[in-house]
Amino acid sequence: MRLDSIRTPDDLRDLGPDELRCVAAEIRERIVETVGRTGGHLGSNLGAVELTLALHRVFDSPRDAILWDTGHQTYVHKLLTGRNAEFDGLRQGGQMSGYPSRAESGHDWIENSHASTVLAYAHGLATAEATTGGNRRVVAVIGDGSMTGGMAFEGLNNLGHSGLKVTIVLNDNGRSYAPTVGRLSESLIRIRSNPTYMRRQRRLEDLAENLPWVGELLERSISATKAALRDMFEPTAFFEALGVHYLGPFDGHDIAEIEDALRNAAEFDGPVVVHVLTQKGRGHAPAEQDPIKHMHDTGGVKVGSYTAAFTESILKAAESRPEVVAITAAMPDSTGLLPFRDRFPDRCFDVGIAEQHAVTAAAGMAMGGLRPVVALYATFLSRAFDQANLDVGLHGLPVVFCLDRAGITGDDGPSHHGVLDMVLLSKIPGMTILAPSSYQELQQMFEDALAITDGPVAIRWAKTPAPHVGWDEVGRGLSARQVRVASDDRTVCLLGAGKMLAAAVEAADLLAADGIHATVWDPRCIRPLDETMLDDAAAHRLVVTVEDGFREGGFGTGVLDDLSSRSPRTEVAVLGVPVAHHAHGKVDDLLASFGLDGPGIAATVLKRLG
Ligand SMILES: Cc1ncc(C[n+]2csc(CCOP(=O)(O)OP(=O)(O)O)c2C)c(N)n1
Repeated sequence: MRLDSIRTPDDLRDLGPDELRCVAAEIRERIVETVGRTGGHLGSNLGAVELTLALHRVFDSPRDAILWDTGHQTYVHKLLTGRNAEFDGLRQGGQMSGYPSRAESGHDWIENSHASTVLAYAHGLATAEATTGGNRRVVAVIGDGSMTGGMAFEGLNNLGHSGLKVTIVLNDNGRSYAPTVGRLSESLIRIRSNPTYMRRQRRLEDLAENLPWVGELLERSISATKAALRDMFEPTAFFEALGVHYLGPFDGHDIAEIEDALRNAAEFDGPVVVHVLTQKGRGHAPAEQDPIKHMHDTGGVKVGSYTAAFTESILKAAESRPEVVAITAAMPDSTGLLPFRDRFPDRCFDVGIAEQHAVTAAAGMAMGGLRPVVALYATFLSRAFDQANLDVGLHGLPVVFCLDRAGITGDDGPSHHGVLDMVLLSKIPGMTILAPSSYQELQQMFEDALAITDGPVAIRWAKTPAPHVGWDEVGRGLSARQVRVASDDRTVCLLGAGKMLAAAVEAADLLAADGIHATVWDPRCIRPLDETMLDDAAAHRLVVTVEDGFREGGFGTGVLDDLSSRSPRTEVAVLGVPVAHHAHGKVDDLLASFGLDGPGIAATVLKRLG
């Protein structure tokens, strides 16, 4: 049996166990080879091979809806739903997405990649089926990591309450990026580390089948044993208290066992959890062994990156300030917190994939006298906007938000671009927003952020390498820094926010070749804007602002708003990311396509000057 002969899930139905094993092996090879070239979420997909095969044999996709939480674990699903040939282009600009994509296939329902949403989608879809009299079966696959997010609990509560028929597959590999944390996952671990539970259950059942004469007696004792064992483990009680039936745990690498469980679950008239135990990185030694590097597309923390500057800064500050603590939402590795956690294990809190909780817990910590640093990817802050606005902002609490992967992020596509943080944060009264343009600027800003005690501060930086500069090229506090002074030419003033300063400087070089000598500022502080910078900008004929977030409602809009009254005759061009859901692609290609590189900025200037 060969993978390339499987064009639809139907082609899987008649395969025997040996053929399925061959297909599984071929899928693993295909994923390891491809992800080695393209990057991506290796471990999660290798762990889901048998589970995905079983799902596509038991359910009839796309008639039945198989919904994936987050969607980073759908490579196997893609390979089985007619996309083997396109898989070479995984995560390449203009080619296959690293997540489900409705444009790619009718088998893909949710274009997702912020976690913990799948049970809400399932509740909605099952409601629609029940309301319209449809008989589509709804299956929701969720990882133990994503189960830690609040929306997952809300979903369970609503599914249980509605009694709707939904099969929930809990794909439990014990890991999020890092090992999954939380009370529920602790009890899942106890099940996982108790193999006798599964074995004893199966042995007794085999015995009952082979020795019919013990009949009723043994059956009763099996039930009693099962009940006693089940009571020892909280997940059963947990799910069932919410009105969701629990089945498991099952070996997530035994296709026949999973298929049986799924068939039983599909018969059940109500919501049911099928708990399968899988191994992240299964079948590929480096991914099985290295907990972080080979698991997700974290990219690691590169020497000289903004993330590395953050790591260094928080370590340094924490040495002399015992009140400094850090909070991560399940990503201690890629946010650069691991060295801090190693040095100060009691001051680093992983709250699970729970950004909303992270932010409000930070508010509580700040109320109690701690100086919490919330380290998130910029895109995931959107989840916690309300908490940042009211729980932190309204209370004027000194929480420091450290936002990595701000701006256009590239390969992960629409849900991962950090294009909203400046727009959202600038609407929170009293929020200070800093954007470093170099490694040293980030270090300075972190120190300055801790000096602000009467309200929250956000520092936002990109994943791209950080320029290294001398300390004489670093600003202080909330001041902007003039990078290039065009003293006798007051034609053009360029303001490049954060990493976009480099593009503004490049544009100034290009313009100089045309005899236009531009003033260049590094604004440093996005909110509040520096008066000296604004006064200087106001003296120019044309001001061009450059940012790598949405062009409406962010840094440039703030400048435009101010200058419209400060200097009504000054023309302001706001350059930023167009407001749209932008697909995956290389960061520099995407920025260039928006005119956000040196040549693009220079071209705008020339056009505006006529
Ligand atoms: C709201 C949100 N925060 C953080 C992430 C980043 N993230 C992507 S996958 C992942 C781990 C998911 O773990 P799990 O659900 O157990 O799936 P597994 O990869 O282990 O199969 C995280 C934290 C995200 N996608 N969404």
